[in-house]
Formats: sequence, structure tokens, C-alpha cells
Amino acid sequence: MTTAPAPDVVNGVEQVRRLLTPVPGPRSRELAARKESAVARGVATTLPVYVERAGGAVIVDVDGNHLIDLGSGIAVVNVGHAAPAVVHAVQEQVAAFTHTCFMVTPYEGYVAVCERLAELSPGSHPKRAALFNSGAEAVENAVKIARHATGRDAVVVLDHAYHGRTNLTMAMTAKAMPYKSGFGPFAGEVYRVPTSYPFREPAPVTGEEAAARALDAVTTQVGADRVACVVVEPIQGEGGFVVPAPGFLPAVERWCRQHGVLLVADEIQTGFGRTGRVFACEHEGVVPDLMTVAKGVAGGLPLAGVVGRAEVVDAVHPGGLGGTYGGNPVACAAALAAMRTLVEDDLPARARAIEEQMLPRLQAMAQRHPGIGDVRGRGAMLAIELVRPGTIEPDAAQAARISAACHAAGVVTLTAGTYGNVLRFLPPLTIAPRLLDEALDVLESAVAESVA
Ligand code: PLZ
Repeated sequence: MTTAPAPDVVNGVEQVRRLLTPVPGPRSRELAARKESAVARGVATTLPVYVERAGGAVIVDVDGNHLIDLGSGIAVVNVGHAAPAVVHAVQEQVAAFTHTCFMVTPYEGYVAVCERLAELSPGSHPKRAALFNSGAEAVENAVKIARHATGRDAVVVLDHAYHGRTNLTMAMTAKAMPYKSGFGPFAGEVYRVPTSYPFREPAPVTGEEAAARALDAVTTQVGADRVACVVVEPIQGEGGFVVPAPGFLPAVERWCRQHGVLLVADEIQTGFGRTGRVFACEHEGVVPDLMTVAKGVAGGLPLAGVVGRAEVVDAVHPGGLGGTYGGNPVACAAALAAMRTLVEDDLPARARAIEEQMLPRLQAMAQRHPGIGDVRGRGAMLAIELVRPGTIEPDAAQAARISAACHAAGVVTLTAGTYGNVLRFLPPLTIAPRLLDEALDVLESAVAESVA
């Protein structure tokens, strides 16, 4: 690690794994039963332990179990649960005022977050930003801006993409179950083209070739002059931590520039240090015209944003963008603290250290178990893809078994992937190396007992 050692206690939570009951325990089971009769069935839970407290990389449930969190609330608490700087900033802001609506009587925090997003995002050109509540809302607004700025309608997205659950973003998301099935009709003028998914190519395809394949589909099936924007996740998140072959993103960027098409990078899952750089686009020197952010931006408070070229964002007339809660002052205070922590504690370097610690162990597991077909990712966004040994046939049951074994042993893991066969790891970037090692020991046993 490049920075000070992680503390042993965060927010009153000891940074240890400790199980007092089976997982989930009796009090969690009671709450799960109450959920059944109160909460919509459509809202499912991955691991039904009910949380009482969280700090750093540890979640404490209502039965007193201490679990190591390798999910970060889906890549949100990059700074760790209840990071002291975030907690302090939120408490101060809550006591001052909680809401006025920025569109009615504005406040400094909103402006400061937009300034910070402009500084941290790729490219030194003049930028503008706008703030929203959720990732899906940010993606919707990026499309609104791109359409307004170009006067064009078509939106291009990729196979395996995930952009949200609202009507437009469902159309942009690839996977039918559980995100889209039964929820149509979907928004129009959204076109899906092949992506670069190295592990699933029948024969090796370079990034440039994969881009040519995608852009040929756009040219022949849509027409470049009708396209407002191409929206890409630099590493696909829900789609299975798919890292495109090198050269794919730069080739898409070049094509966009040639054809007056705006490149929108959806950095909602990849942003804020997660992949070892502040934003994942930086790994290949890609400078998007617009970028969407959410999740890690505010260390656990709901905030999202669009940041991009000033002339593009400012094409929209005054009053054309907004919402009652977008850029809520409490969320902005949290975001300023989280972004300060990101820079001051060099969290991208921590993400790179996590990769150095995890990758060799994941690769060693793959050597021993042919059921692990691929190990991939960047920084603290790593995954293993489970297959029937010797094939690329997805094996979601194996991924589910490993995940369940990790949960039972007190490690929070998530699955992902179009085929549900990817086990993904998103630890808080502040996790102590010894705690991460312990989580990897648990994973190793889970793999040994669950995988071919
Ligand atoms: N774009 C790249 O990863 C959210 C979704 C979990 P919201 N990913 C987690 C679920 O099952 O709903 C995400 C993302 C990318 C957009 C979004 C959407 O962000 O804040 O969930 O709306």
C-alpha cells in the first residue's frame, strides 16, 4: 500500500470477520419474513442479512455478525463504509440545511461538485456539469444533452451493456431478465451493436477489428449522420466486467470525432478510483465528450452527474435540465468529502495495490480449477467467469454456489454477467490487505468446494 495502514476500527466497527450465528441469522430471517409481506417482490436481495452498522470494509448485521464486504454496495463506497470525512461533512450539512432545490435557491456545494468533476474528468477543455439522483437519471440526461447538441436522434449502445432501469435506460440495457422482461414497450432510436468481449470471441479479434465490426453495423443499419451519441462503459459492469480488447475504445473515439457523433462514457461503475485511475477511460487516453458519474462520487449518498464539453452541455436552453432533488446539498457535501479523500489518500493507487494482491491468487485458482474460464478486470474491479471445463459454455450454477459459500462464511460477493456466470469483486478501496487476504482465503475454500 502506498498510504498509511488501514485503521483497525472504522465508525466503531472492528475490521474483522466474525460469525456469531449462521448467515443469515435469526433476526435477519425475521426481517426477511417481514419484507415478504411489505416490500414488492420485484425488489430482490442478494444476501438477506439485515445491516445494523457498517464501517470501512466490514458490515455488521442485526445478529452481530461481521462480514467482509467485497461488493461496496455495488461499487459505491470506494472510500469505505462510513468514511469519517464523509460522515462529518454530511452531519455538518444536515444541521445547516437539507434541501432548498438548486433550481429555486442555489447553494455553493452544487457548484463546487461541478467544478471538481470538471477537474477530475479526462481532458483539459472547458467543461460544464449537471447533477441528478441516480445513475439511470444521469444516463437519460446525457442522451437528452447529446440529442439537443447534435440535433440527431439515434443512440448507439453495445451488447452486454447496462445503463439502468428507467424506460430509456432499459432500452439501452442489453439483458432481458431481470431488467426488461415484461416492461416494454421501450424507447425508440436505440441501436445495439457488437462489443469487444475477448473471452467470448470464437477467434482472436483485436480492439480495432471489434470496433470496425461495431461501427460497420452503425454505418449500414443506422447511418452515421443520424447518430447523436455512442454510449460505452469503459469496462462493462453488470454485463460481467468485460474489458474490451486494447484499441477498441480509442477506435470508437476516432470514429465519433470523424462523424460528429458524441462519445458518452458511462463511468458510473468504473469511476472514482475503482479501476486504478480516477476514471477508466484514462487507461487508454480516451477523452469522452460527455461522461456519466454516480455511485462512488458521493461515498454512499445518492448523487449522479453528467460532465462534459462546455459547448455540448450548454447547447441546452436554460430550464431544460434539472429535477427537484438533483444535487441535493447533503449528497453534494458527501461528494466533496469523498472526492477529497480519493485524491488525498490516492485511492487509485490503492485500487492498483488491490489488483496486485488479488490477481495472482485468482489466477492461481483458475490454474487449479478449469471451471474458471477467465480472470479479468482492472484495479479493484476484478472478476472470474465460470464455465463448463474446457468450453466457454456459461455455468451460472457454479457462480451461484461459490457466492453462496462465501456468504455463508461471512464474505459479501456479487455475481454479474449476461449469463449470470461471473463472480465479481468490488472491495472498498480502503480495505486492509490482511482483511482482503482473509476474504481471498474464504473465496479459495468456496471455489475448492464448489467448482470443477
Ligand atoms: N450505468 C454502468 O453500473 C448501476 C445496478 C444494480 P443507478 N449498476 C448497478 C441494479 O440491479 O439495479 C449502473 C451502472 C452503469 C448505469 C447504472 C444505473 O445506475 O444508480 O442504479 O440508476
